[in-house]
Order: sequence, then C-alpha cells, then structure tokens
Amino acid sequence: METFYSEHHSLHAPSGELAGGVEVPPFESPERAERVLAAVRALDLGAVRAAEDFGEEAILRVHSADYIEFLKTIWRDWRASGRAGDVQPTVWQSRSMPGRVAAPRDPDGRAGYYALAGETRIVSGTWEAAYWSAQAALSGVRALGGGASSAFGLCRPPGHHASRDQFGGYCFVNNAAVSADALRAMGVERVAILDIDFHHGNGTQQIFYERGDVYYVSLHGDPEETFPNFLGYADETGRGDGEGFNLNFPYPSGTAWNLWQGGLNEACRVIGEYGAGALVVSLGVDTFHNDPISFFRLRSDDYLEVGRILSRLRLPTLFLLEGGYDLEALGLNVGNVLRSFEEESRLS
Ligand code: FKS
Ligand code: ZN
Repeated sequence: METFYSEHHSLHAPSGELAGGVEVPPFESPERAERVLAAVRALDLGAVRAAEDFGEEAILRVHSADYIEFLKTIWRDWRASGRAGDVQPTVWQSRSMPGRVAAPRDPDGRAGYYALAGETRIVSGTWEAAYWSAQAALSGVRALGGGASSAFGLCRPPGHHASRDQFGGYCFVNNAAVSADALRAMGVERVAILDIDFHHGNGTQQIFYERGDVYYVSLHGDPEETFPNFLGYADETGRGDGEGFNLNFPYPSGTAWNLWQGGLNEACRVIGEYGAGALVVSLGVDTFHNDPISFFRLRSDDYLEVGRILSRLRLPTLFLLEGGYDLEALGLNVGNVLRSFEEESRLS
C-alpha cells in the first residue's frame, strides 16, 4: 500500500486551543503526522510519495466557493484589522438570531459565519496545509484509479467535521468527501464512506445527506456525551435521494472492542449489500483507551482486527487519517490497521 503525504501540513500549527475554559496546547499537532509517517516507514508498508497537485476543482465540488475564499483570506483580513492573534471564532448565528444568510463584513462575524465550533483556529498557513491535505487524499484516489487495491492518505489537518461551508473540530477541507466525490467522478457508481474515528463526521454526513450514490456509515461516541454534540444520532438516516444511505452507530462512554466490533461488522455487512465499488475509510484512532479527549477503550491489538475485517470487503480502499491524540500509540495503532489490512488481503 502506498502512502501519500505532504510536508505542508506543518504550516497549520496554532499555538493554542480553547478546552475546558482554559487555553491548552493543541491536541491536533504537526507531531501527529510525523509520528504516523515514522510508523509507516518503519513498517515498510510501501512507498511514501509526495502528494501530487490536482488543483482546486475536486475541492470546489464539495465546498462552496465563498467558503474556500474565506479560508484563503480570513487570516490576512483578521491581522489587517488590527487583531493580534490567530483567527478565533467567538460569535455565531445561533438559534436566537437565525435570519441572515450571508457573512457580515466584520472579521469576527465572518469567522463565526464559517465556523461550526470554537476550538479551531486559523493561522497564516492553514489554507495551504488544508489544501495539501486534500491533495494527499486525491493522490490516493488517483492510485486506486490506476488499479491499486488500497492507498493511504496521510492527511493533516483532518477533514470529517468540515461541512460544505464550515470549519471546526480541527477540520477545514473534508478530505473523505472530496475523495468520495472524486471516485464518483472517476466512474465508480456507488461509494461507501466508513468513519471509524471516535467522533461523528458531521461534515461528511451533511455533504452526502441527500445523495444515494455515497453511503455514509459512522461508529462514534454518542453525541449526547461528546463532540460534535448536535449531529450523529441514530435516527439520522438520510433525506430525499439519500434516504436510507446514512447510518450512525452512537456508543456510550467505556465502549470497548466487544461492543464496538458488533457495529463494525454490521457496518461492513451494510456496505457489502449496498454494492459499493470503492470504500473510503475515515481512519481515526482516537477510539484508543488512552486517548486524551475520547472515551472508548480500544487496545492496540484491536486495530489489527479492524484491518482484517475491512479487508474482507474486498473493495478498493482509500484510508484517510482523521483523529488520534495519544502521540505514543498513534503510529502503532494506525500502522496496525494498515498492515493487517495488507496482510489479510494478500492471504485471501
Ligand atoms: C477537547 C475537546 C475537543 C473537538 C474534538 C475534535 C475532534 C477531531 C477529530 C478529527 F478526526 F477530525 F481530527 N473537541 N477538550 O478527531 O474528529
Ligand atoms: Zn476524532
């Protein structure tokens, strides 16, 4: 399996994050990508290649033009207005003031308009990093198009919380959505996205909610108890053409392999029945028992079994890195999924 990577990820490195009422070092840091890269290299999984540049076209099929323009310009405008730090949203079009449907001119208003949460900052290099994260994903799509049975997009920043026109949850460009849509454009009739990150991929769900050609399935912490809190419930099953093509498995605090694997196997069964021609895996390993911001209890060996189960779908599979914040175990856990997927694919 080839890995696609861009060192531009390091341009996105905010100095802090708001969590629990205090400023803390960001959980989502450049070191994460370096740890995963080191693990992939040590495993000899396959070549590590620099992401190719496919331009903005595929990004603009999933995100609105005004949102992408916002990502490109807000940091400069923020600083030009005399603000001293990085872009930090603080005001929202909340339930009590829903009327306006365009961004106000004021940078605070613009930041809030395009934000779905407040923990994520935009720095001078954020757009470039997010752009190249998506290019790493698209490089993986290209590899599948060329006949590879699997590929790994070592994406950073992550993507699954980014909606059509909002950033948040450490995400700016939805790499999984861009990839699934690019696979459709390449002629794959039905694409499945399996999201096994600890958090619900609200952005991915929103982008495909009314489409039947991309099936979104997610296992995650119950949004009653964790981020993103407002989406990811079991009764969200799709709308219009998308009715029946969205499936959520919310799980309670303390969920370990025994319970979680039931959902994974059910998800795979559903994806098989759907007749998907390709699979995109939103691969987060913040389901790990020692993850600092999550409440599942998976162990490192469990990720070997995840790879085996996924390989039995026998689908062209694009793995994309999402979350995972225990730096010590991050490389091992991601590596375990990828290497057992490869081993099992070779055996059967
Ligand atoms: C910590 C609260 C954190 C935000 C959580 C964002 C999770 C991001 C992720 C991704 F894959 F996108 F990176 N709230 N005090 O792991 O889902
Ligand atoms: Zn996550």
